[in-house]
Amino acid sequence: MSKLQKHFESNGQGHVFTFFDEITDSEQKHLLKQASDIDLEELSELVSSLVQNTGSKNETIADSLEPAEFTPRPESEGGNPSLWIEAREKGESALRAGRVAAFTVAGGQGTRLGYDGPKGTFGVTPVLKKSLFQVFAEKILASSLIFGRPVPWYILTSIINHDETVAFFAENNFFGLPEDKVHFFSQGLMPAVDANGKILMADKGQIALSPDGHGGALRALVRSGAIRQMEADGIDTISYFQVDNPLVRCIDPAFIGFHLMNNSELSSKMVPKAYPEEKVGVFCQANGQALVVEYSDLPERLAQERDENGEIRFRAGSIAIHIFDRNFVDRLGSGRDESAKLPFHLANKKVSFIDESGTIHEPDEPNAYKFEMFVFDALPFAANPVIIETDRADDFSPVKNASGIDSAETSAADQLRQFTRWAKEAGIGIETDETGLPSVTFEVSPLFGDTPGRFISAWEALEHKPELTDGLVLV
Ligand code: UD2
Repeated sequence: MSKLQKHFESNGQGHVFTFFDEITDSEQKHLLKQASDIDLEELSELVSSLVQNTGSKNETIADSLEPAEFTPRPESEGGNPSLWIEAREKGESALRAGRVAAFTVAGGQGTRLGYDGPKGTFGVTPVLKKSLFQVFAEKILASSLIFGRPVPWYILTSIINHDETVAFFAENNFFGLPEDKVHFFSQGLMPAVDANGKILMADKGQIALSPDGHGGALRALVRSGAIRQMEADGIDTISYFQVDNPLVRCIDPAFIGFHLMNNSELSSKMVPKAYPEEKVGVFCQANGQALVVEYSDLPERLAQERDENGEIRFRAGSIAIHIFDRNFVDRLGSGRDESAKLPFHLANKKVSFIDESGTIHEPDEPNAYKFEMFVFDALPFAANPVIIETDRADDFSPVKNASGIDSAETSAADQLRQFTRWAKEAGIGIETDETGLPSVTFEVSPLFGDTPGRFISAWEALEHKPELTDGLVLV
């Protein structure tokens, strides 16, 4: 018995090697590699603190929670337009200095969408059905061209989708981005366990592993060497967004500016929650620290609470758009700061497994526990956190579900409403319904215009202005 096997045995996980003598050499190698990547001390700690001790946590946090403060939009009550102009200018000069990288987390399984492939390859625009990745690539390219410096793009994948993601970019010539400025790296994995904390086996030679959550991005940025590369390239500001949101301003000068003006280690965007049950985390404050409480962890009575104006009291919804300071990621991701570690969260899921008698089980009910880190749990460790308000219509319309709310259909409609607002600002006559949706379906490439101002200039510069008809694409 190898040292590793003994180690598993003494930690009550010896069953991982039940079929070791039956599997091929290469399967053995693979299993040993999977096993050696697991930190059994960490796992047993997680099992005792999370799996075997569910309960009163939410209410304990709830007692000390207050809504977080944020910087309102210039148009909102209390908004300060000149501050926003100052922030935008500051952000633009950081972009001209080449200090900013884009970072997308795209390692998730995308189960809810029911799409077989990396989520970033899913088609989302109203006319051309351009993929999420292409939309982001064009926004990043537009920014690089406007500010005269390439914006490198880091993409977090996972074992589930890494190769397919890289191949998709290669097939599409990196959507016009310089190939050496697009970097892919895979996130870490965690084993799934049963209610007794036993590691589940997906097969005789295979541990049931899954991605360690987007919080794993911080470790992965360090481990992959991305952080060192950013340092060498003079990048200190990382613009973070999720793969599912085609409306996101991948590179937003005002947001970058607020982050830099405040010497913030982690900045975030909020939108007022549309309704109490909306599935977004909420920015809160507890004991003088900012934090995000995930929607599933926010006690119902707080989610429903109203302030004296009748507004949702805990309304600062987190739409998963952040800016990280590079050194902050290094500090947290390297693990060298013992006092700043992202906690793991528990997810109770259905996981197929093989038992010790070799029988395969396909459970109908959640049978397994998975462990995930959330990137927003970095917030309490950040110096000078900044939260700014943004306009949902210009930053957030995710594609999460196959139909209904937050689906491809709602997101395409929101993109179309945005193009229509810009067209109207440029003086183009266009009929809409009361939600701002036009009767024609058209599309604007970020390379034509990625802001109202740039759309207007591009439109005015057109010698032959096309009719806004169904299927028009402005590139
Ligand atoms: C996330 C936020 C929620 C809100 C919402 C906005 C969490 C836990 N909640 O909800 O508060 O901001 O987004 O849309 O994040 N991912 C990885 N690796 C993983 C897991 C996820 O890269 O191991 C990526 C995934 O590809 C996606 C993003 O993280 O881009 C969000 O993941 P999700 O769909 O699980 O999060 P969701 O919609 O529950």
